[in-house]
Amino acid sequence: MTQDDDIKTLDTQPDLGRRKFLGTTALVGLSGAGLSLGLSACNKESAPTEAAPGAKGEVAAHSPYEVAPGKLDTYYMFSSAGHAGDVRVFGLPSGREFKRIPVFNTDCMVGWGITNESKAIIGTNPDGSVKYDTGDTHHLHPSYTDGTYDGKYLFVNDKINCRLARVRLDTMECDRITQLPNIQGFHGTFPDKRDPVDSSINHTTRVFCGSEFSIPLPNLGKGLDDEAAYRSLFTCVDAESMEVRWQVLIDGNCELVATSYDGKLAATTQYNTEMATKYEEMMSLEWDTCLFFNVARIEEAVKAGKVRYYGDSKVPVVDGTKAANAEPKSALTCYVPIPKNPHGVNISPDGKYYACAGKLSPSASLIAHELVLKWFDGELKEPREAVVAEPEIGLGPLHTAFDNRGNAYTTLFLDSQMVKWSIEGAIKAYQGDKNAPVVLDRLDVHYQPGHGFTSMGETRECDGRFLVSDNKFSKDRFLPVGPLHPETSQLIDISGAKMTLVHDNPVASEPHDSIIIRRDIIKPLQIYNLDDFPNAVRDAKESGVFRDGRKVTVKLVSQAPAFSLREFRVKKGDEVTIILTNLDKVEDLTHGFAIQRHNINFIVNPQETKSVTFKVDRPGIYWCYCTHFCHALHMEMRSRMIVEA
Ligand code: RUQ
Ligand code: CUA
Ligand code: CA
Repeated sequence: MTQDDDIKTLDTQPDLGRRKFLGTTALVGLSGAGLSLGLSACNKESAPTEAAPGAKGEVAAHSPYEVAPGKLDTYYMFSSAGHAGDVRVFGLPSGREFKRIPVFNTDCMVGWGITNESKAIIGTNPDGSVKYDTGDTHHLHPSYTDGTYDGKYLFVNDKINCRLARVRLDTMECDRITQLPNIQGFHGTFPDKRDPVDSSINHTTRVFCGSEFSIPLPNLGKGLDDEAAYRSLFTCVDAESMEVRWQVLIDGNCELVATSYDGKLAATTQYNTEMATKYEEMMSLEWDTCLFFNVARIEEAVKAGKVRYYGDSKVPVVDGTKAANAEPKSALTCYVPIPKNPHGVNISPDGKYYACAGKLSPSASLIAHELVLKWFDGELKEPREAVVAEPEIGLGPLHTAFDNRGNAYTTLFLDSQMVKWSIEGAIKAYQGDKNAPVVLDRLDVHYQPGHGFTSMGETRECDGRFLVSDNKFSKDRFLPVGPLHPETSQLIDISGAKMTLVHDNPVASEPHDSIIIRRDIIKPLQIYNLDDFPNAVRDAKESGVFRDGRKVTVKLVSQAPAFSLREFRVKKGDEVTIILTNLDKVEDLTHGFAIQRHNINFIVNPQETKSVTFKVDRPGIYWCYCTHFCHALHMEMRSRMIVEA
């Protein structure tokens, strides 16, 4: 199938053409003169059509990967943004960035961290200020049904303030944030793919979270220097309620997290089995581990009350330490030894193998899912027997991705390469077959890759078409922009025997992990449902100023190109809450609301309601205006806040 065929068959966009757009918004209240202004401002062109080279002045596509003007991408790519704290949405194969979803950061365009609704999700201090306004998103994974993405949620970690966030994929907005107790350095994250006991539940109900840094438990100021007693916990969060279900006390730490396709196991790599607090000591052992959690047994133990609690946390904690889990048939955890300071763990799309990348060992370790289950059944002597291959693949292996033809692609940080290797070949070589083909191809990437991920690669629908190498350094690849460089995201075609570099895209610092989803899976809303907002101002007639002592509520609506209140009066010392509903029903017709000298700025999308609360303590005139270009008369879209002495 060619790119074009694919786009045709996958294209689900409604045909909202220029003419229809004109008929709805741009014409409202406009003279002929304003009309062209409205159009050029909005620049809404016709829906994607077949791009015949040269026809109608359209630009011809030059390569099979090029997404011609007006055409749509085949895939969405969702990326964590690292310490920028947000989530980004791109299209592939173009690499075009569509949206930034604020999550743990403050976003003054959207009003994230400014509106009351977003503050309620982020959490506030007693004075109403947001609790945390920074975050570090590393790992994001969507919810699953039947072993593939269901387009419902995306879960993403915050390594700084130990929180798990959920993003709704229909609105592409964060709807929940949960604080994890008893841990620090929340890093790896992965939702389960089905229930380990109830086979009728074939979708995500749990999200697993690994903590990388060990701390005294509880961390209340005692035992600060008793480093040997520091511990890490593995956490399970309920995917629907977003409440923390349980935690497991472990030896060592957690790094990346993976889950099996049958829901039975969750896994985390461990680089600090030394349980050291200092850098050098974390590398003192030649072996670390990949740690497996038996989810059903853990939940039985929680039910049976074999739990403890730390500090004032109400989350039950079971004992997953080595000493308490020596007997396989009752063990909650299985520690599989693998070489020095491993990093990523990724499961192959056939559900059979976990690939752990060596980092300080030039190898990847393949662990068979069946054999880990056998260890839990008491049928293996040693956990290490679950390792079925350990190919030497290059220096600094970090993360592994897969195609649907039995090949693995591992990023080599130190070698600055992507290496393609055969799973079957590696297993045969491990069994002694000297002629088994293991490494099949190498591709230089620019430079020093962190994550690599393939199209639909972490699902049963893995399609083996594209691989992206998210590289940590761009050096000379782009026009220089000062000391802070962008990173390089490189698109690689993996459909043939050899990997082919398609293009480089600069990405603002600093994506870690991403996933590539077929676009037919995602069904975004175009306008909100007014009924989803209990505080909606449903009619312009409901607008007004409502006083309750010093608390004043100002209700208004936006309908292009006006706010329902041209002015409103409040008094010095009031606590003002503004509730704004955007009654426009037209796709893409967003308004903004900003107030001069009051640090207020947010948007309302079609049929959405948002509110802000602030103090007014300076008498005077303060203009409120629409910040989001909505109409030819956007500049005139204003209201006046009159603050009386
Ligand atoms: S881990 S590359 Cu969170 Cu590798 Cu970033
Ligand atoms: Cu409303 Cu600009
Ligand atoms: Ca180590």
